[in-house]
Amino acid sequence: MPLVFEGVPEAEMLPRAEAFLARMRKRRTVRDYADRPVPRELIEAAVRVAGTAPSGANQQPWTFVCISDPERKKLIREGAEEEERAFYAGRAGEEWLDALAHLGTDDKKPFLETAPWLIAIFAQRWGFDAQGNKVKHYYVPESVGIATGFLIAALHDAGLATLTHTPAPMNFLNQICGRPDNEKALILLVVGYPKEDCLVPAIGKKPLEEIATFL
Ligand code: IYR
Repeated sequence: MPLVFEGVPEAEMLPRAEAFLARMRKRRTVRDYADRPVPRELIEAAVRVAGTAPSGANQQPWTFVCISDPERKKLIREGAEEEERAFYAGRAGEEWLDALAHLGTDDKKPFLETAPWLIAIFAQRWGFDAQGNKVKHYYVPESVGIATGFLIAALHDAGLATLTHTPAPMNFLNQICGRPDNEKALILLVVGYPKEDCLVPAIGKKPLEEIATFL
């Protein structure tokens, strides 16, 4: 079918690109959340943005489990903290713990209960056809990573804070979220408003010269 390409007048292109950059520069990963609720409609709109992402063979190999139920959040906190205790007690290894030290993180994850929403992002390693036969999925981590980027940008643009949380391993999420074996949890996105007087690590982002070359 013919493409309907909604372009932008040339004079507006750079100002728009720069306005988007200015907005995205304000995003910070937040680890201390207020218990202020977030309407489900905001989460739905952001997940719909994620669902517009490109994916291998357009298979859209993702499932976003959006959790606001306090009981389920409690179970997730317990599961994550159990893994994190082992991680910080040595499973990570010294090199990894050294790399993380400047972030000030530890095995306590109260935000998993305080934040109004958790979005468990599952990758469908394979799918099923109408007859229930296995269908191979292509470029799954790339596709889910791109969709997650869209999701984080959409939530930020809507005025919400996020944390890309990755307790490892995350198998415990399958049971709590009721997901089948063909799905693997990749990221647990924490969503909400920052707690008043929330602190964040003093970090910077690399300048263009360090992240790009032009040939
Ligand atoms: N999953 C752990 C450790 C952790 C790992 C990385 I790489 C980070 O950038 C941040 C934390 C945790 O969430 O504490």
